[in-house]
Amino acid sequence: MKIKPSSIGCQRSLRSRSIVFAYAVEYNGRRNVCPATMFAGLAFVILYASAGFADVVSTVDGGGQRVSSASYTMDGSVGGIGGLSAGGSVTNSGGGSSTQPAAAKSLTVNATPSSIDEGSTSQLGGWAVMDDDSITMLSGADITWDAPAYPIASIASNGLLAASAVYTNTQATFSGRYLDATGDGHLLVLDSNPDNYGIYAGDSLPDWWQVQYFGVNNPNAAPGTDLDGDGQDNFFEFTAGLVPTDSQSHFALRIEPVPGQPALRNLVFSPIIAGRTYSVEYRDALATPPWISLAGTTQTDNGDERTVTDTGASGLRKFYRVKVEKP
Ligand SMILES: [Ca+2]
Ligand SMILES: [Ca+2]
Ligand SMILES: [Ca+2]
Repeated sequence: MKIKPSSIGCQRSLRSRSIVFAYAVEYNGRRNVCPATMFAGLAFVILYASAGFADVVSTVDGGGQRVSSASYTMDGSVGGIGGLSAGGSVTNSGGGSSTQPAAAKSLTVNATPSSIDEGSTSQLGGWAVMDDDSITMLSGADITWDAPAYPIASIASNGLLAASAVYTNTQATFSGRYLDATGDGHLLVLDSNPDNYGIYAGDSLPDWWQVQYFGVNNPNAAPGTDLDGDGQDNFFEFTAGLVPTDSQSHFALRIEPVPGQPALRNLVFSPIIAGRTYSVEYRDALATPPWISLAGTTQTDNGDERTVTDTGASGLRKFYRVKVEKP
């Protein structure tokens, strides 16, 4: 018995995924159980004849997932307590004092808005508590801002902050100085586009998943790569809910006879993961399309393993595959 990986072609979309994986069995006619080491979602049984080969294509359909926004516009404005125009001069709002304090006891900085989409902007500003306990409202231009760090791409001299692309919702910290006081502030950068980060952008896999398993900017996270060598690439492993860095985590299908029931075959596959749908399809001849949804079956689950019983397996031969879909 030989197992031969099929050629695989995918139409990929981040908005939904369905994937059919194919492997072929060259069968000697004496057994009708595919090996437990079979890697992917397609197995073939030839019921009463020898034969074997395969070349089946995987497909991916469009669908749901998160919606990306191509661009965002955020009008910055000076926020916080005051209402100073950008570039405005320092104002002593303590009231009644005729002298300008020379030192600040504390600095509070903020961002307006405090939650922004990646790639958009927020206006920084703040206020200082002076030595005489008066409060001075500050525009973004009044404060000297530290060099930005991820996920902040830049902070202009007027305090306009621009966010980087992110792979997950990420809190940003910015720091400013006014006179001898310093202060830190925070804003949340939202992962509004799941497929726009670094070298992972535009490859149909969510960037958070790629970073989770491969860290940032790792070429091994590419959709067509099979780092763990289990015969299933990253795109399939994501779709099927598998671990792309663990060769023991792979989708498997086997075919078993039903004792005393020669017209039945059990199709046993795993793992079954929440949020996916699984459907068995068949052909009577491998090279003759179309694949047909297998009807008239019974189904039982045992842990993460599912058994679908084909009650019409009485023909000369029959080829099966399992379609895995992630909405
Ligand atoms: Ca993103
Ligand atoms: Ca990606
Ligand atoms: Ca794996």
